[in-house]
Amino acid sequence: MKKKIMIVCIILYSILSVFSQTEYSIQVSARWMENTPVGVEVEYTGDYNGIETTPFTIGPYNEPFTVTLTILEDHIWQWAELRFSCWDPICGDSNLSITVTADQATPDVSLLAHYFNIEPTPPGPTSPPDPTIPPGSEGSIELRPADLTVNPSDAFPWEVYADSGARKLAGYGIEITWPMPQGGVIMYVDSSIGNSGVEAGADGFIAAVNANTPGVLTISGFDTLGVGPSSNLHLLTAHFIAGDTPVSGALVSLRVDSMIDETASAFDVVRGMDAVIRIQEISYGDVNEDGAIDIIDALLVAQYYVGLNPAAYTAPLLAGDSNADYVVDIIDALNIAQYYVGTCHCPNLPPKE
Ligand SMILES: [Ca+2]
Ligand SMILES: [Ca+2]
Repeated sequence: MKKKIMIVCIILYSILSVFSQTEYSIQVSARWMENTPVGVEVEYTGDYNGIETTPFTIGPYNEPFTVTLTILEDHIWQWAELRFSCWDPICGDSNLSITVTADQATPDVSLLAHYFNIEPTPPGPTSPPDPTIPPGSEGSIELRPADLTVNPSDAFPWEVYADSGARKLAGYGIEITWPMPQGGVIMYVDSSIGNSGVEAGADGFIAAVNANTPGVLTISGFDTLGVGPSSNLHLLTAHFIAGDTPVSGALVSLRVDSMIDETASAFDVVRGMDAVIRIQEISYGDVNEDGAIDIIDALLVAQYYVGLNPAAYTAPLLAGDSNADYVVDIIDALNIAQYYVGTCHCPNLPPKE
């Protein structure tokens, strides 16, 4: 009799546990205006760890769990015109990370990462921009090239051209801005060159430069006689240094505050053109780009070090920097050779398999 009761109890318990079993999961998706889905890379850590592209689901699992989700910033930059806004349901806080728990109260959590479009270039104070005027017309100022790819830590110039149309250009004020993401730098002004990183172009002139605020470069200039008229004035060259992290595309804005001719009359329409910067990935150690880090790479680095600049060194120069000190020298040649034959604790080289 006792045995029978026990068996019934076990059966009852099993049935109850099947029915009361709750599954816990967290669904993650991302949207921008108009509810268009976007695939953004999100890292989660805590009770479970991983990196996934939206939309994805963590779980279901049989036990309640907690994870911290973080938008990976590199991935945001893939869409130069999009910016992360907030995690729904706690919008109002633009923190890239959010910690959530799937438990008895909310076994199925839905999380939505909101994105917004970057505002168009604001109008200059003298006159509003006319959207019907095509880029590169009178009153426009632009960065050339409009789409620039550089290597990590590269020093690079960016030329600024103005179109004064049928008029002369005698004064201007412009502002170049770029994102300053948390924990990383896309680029900064190389203030060691010219006037705080800016030099007058072949046709241009500068008066004052303010590079004091990270992410902002403000430049003004005047010329009593004016230059032009020309649709292709090389106004100035700004010098930058790229950050050391690859960026698949970040928006650099050029805003025109004012453009005046030699009679101090403002141009009817002023317009600044945006540009995109990309910082490419580097395969450190593999300087001849044959897919392997070996003794040949070490030899090429040694040859570079003595000034031979071998043609087989086809990767960006910084690819030879094994120890992340931004210098390619004989230490890197030794490191790469040691990496090839055994172990080398070189921060820039991939883990040896
Ligand atoms: Ca190689
Ligand atoms: Ca080095």
